[in-house]
Amino acid sequence: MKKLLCPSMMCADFGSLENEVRALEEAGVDIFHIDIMDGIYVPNFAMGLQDFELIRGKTSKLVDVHLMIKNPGEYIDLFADKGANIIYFHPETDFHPARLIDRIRTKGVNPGIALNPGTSVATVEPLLELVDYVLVMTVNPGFAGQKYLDFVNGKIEILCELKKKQNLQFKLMVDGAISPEKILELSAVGVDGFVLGTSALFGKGESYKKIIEKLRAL
Ligand code: S6P
Ligand code: MG
Repeated sequence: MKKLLCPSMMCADFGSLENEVRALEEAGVDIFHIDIMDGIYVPNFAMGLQDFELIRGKTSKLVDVHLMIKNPGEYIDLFADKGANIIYFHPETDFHPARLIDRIRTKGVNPGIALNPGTSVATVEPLLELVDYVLVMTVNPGFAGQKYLDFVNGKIEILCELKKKQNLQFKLMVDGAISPEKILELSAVGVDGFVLGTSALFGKGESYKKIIEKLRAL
């Protein structure tokens, strides 16, 4: 199956965001990944609403929003009305994650949950049949350029097995220090999509087109 390649736009050149979007689109990426942070749920800030709007306005590809914020439910309408295709939230940030998933779907957006390295599959198992995407964080959320956390591999394997056994329909995505080697390893296990930041795509001194071509061929 075709892997989903998703540039993490917080790693792009902000001085030239429009050109970055065009070059990535021409390179054939699948989903633009927009990290939204509030400085509370994670100790950092990333992209904002205006960055999201700019990117959304410049591409016809899918755009996802990865909410790393408190009270994500307060912002679903905002991002949905501005054209997000996929909204990820961290289930522990909402008292009623199943209800929030339903609200996201009702807005015509594909719901996704993002799992921190320390979040077990058991905690979220009932949600797996309700979502379209599961984003497994392979670093602690908040920053690009961190080290891949090997202990998350066990969770990825459990999710792949559950998906097969129960014929679950969600796409399994990984986010954090995803290098070409990890793409090779994890697609063999059954991971569907990869968020690409500094480890595989940005700041490599090679064109996005070349890099994406190579990643597709893995
Ligand atoms: C981290 C964020 C991610 C990063 C991405 C960066 O909180 O959710 O999407 O931007 O992981 O990739 P890399 O290869 O620099 O770790
Ligand atoms: Mg992210």
